[in-house]
Amino acid sequence: MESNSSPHSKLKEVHFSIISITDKFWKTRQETNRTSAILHQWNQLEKSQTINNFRYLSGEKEGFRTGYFYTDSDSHKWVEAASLILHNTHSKQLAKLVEDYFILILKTQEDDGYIFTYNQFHFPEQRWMNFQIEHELYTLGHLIEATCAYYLVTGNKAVLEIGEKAANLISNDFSNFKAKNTPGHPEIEIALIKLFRITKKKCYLKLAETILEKRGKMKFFALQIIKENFSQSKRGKTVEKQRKTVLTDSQLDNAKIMSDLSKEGPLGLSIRTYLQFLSGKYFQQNTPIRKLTKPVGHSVRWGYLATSIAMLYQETGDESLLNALEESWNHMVCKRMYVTGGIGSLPLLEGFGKDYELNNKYAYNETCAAISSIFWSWEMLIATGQAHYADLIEWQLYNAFLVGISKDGTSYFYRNPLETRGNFERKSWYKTACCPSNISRTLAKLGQYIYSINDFTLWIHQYIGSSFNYDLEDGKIISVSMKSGFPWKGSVKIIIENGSEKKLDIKLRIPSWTRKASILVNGKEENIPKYCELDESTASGYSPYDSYYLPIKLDTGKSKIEMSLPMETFLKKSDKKVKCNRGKIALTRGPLVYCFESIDNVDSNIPDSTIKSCTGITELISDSEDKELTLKIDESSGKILKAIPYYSWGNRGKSAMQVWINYEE
Ligand code: FUB
Ligand code: ZN
Repeated sequence: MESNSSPHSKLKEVHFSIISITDKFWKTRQETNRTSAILHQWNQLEKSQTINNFRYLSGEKEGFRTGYFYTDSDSHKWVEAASLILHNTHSKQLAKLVEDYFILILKTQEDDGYIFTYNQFHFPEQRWMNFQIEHELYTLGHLIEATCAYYLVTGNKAVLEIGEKAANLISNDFSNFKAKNTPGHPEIEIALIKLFRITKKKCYLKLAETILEKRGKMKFFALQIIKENFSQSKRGKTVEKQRKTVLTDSQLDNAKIMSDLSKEGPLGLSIRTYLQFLSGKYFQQNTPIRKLTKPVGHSVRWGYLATSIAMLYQETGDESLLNALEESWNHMVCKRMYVTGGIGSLPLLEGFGKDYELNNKYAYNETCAAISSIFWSWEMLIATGQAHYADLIEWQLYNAFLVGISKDGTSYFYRNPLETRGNFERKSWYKTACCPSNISRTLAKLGQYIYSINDFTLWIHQYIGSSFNYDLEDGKIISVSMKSGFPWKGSVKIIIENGSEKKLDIKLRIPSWTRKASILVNGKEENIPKYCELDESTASGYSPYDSYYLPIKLDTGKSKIEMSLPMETFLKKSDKKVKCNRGKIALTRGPLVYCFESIDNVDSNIPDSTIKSCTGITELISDSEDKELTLKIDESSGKILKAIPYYSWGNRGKSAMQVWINYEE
């Protein structure tokens, strides 16, 4: 199995496929992903006709295409997730679904590599019409990523060729790539760099670089977007006409697409969204990539774009790219991120608000946005070896990401507010179904985020129970096995057997949230710098900047590392500039953010409850099977309030919920 090692990355990835996750917390979730979520998602893709759209085009079935123009991407992302799941699972059923899907794709893909069912079905003569609004390149990007994943897991070259054909088509059709051809929804850039890393064909890297370099350089963007809007709505009307001539009234009713988008939001949001459309900010097309030093616009688009720029940096070593990325990452963390690690505070725009504009109720925080942020931080970590990136990955995994999927894996949150009045619940599917399969692919490759290697140094980024054997060039092996009590207990035990004659360096990440870490190496206490809080204040109250890597040198042979990373409870305050959080606190413990659900606190006024200055916090391990920890806090009225981890809210039907709670000092 190949690992990525790009010329300018500081660290080398340890490929997820050689890592077995043994951790109770995450293993259970990976099991749910494999046995329930992925199959549920397939059924929903069938039910919503997403798969049939390909069958109609390949001639396997007769029928009329349904769904938004980008639905192909949902099933491509599904097959990527399923392929990743198959790396350590023998599921005949899943393997068959995946094989059949790629056969269907082979039949639907045109000889020159084109595949985008919206155009193929409704406008067979038209291609590449509206780069900013329609999602041809985004959809092709997800297909390419899926073929890369399948190839890495199975070695199947025929499937990889599907992706290569699509990439070659783009190269051929756009030998002279213009700024107006750059996509309104980034994704193809990530896919092309992944394809380059596998095939080593420079043309794919070059194409990704060209697309990125041309972004934000379009003259008269407003005119272009008005033109595209007009064209898209005309095409939409044609589709409706086609539909009416073919479908009966009741079929038409079934095929109606009702948007899942929330209409709620601050005053003037429609105008702000419209202006961002015209200026190009929404699409991050307002300025060239080196000048994108603040996160703006649609947050998933932002995350994918930033990820691809960080990947490009690793290949080219262009420091000006890294500088802009570092600046925008810091800006996001310090001024535009929620305490849960959620990003994108504005509905409708589905994107970033102004600095400190972090309303809890409207909070959009799309699950895909958290995922895109994890992807970005990962590329930054690989590029630089800086601990704060790993710290945010941990924080977002346990909070902003995990909240997106229910315990049983069959219902999802698309947006993730920090406060609701009981009118908000998980859904088994969405008309825009980008999040479920994005969650599944991230869970399937979770092992990737735990370790990396460079020279003769093993970096341990995440404390997720796991084991792996690393083959050294001289045929010797380093084997690593880690047990962890996370996210409930800060105890970690790592056994390392270094089969070579060379001493191994270890870098252990000390998380930002622990104050009294202690570490024994082969029974001997390590010297740990005394904790002193940094001055870096953030809008949300969560700051990753206290995290750092502790270097340790191990002798050859077997070593035992025992870590204690005490998980204290914190009452976090946000920056005063976050208006809606004034006088409130958020409760965190270790890597978890807690929240209060009305279902647990029927006599309290959730989401308007108040607590008195720390009258008492009691930690209780629940009797439930997965032993969740709940925190009981005395409320000002003398009643008891119960808090549960934010990721687990919304699993028991409709309920009001709040993260930030009034606090009387
Ligand atoms: O447009 C495709 C996907 O749908 C985006 O990534 C999501 O945010 C949603 O807008
Ligand atoms: Zn999504």
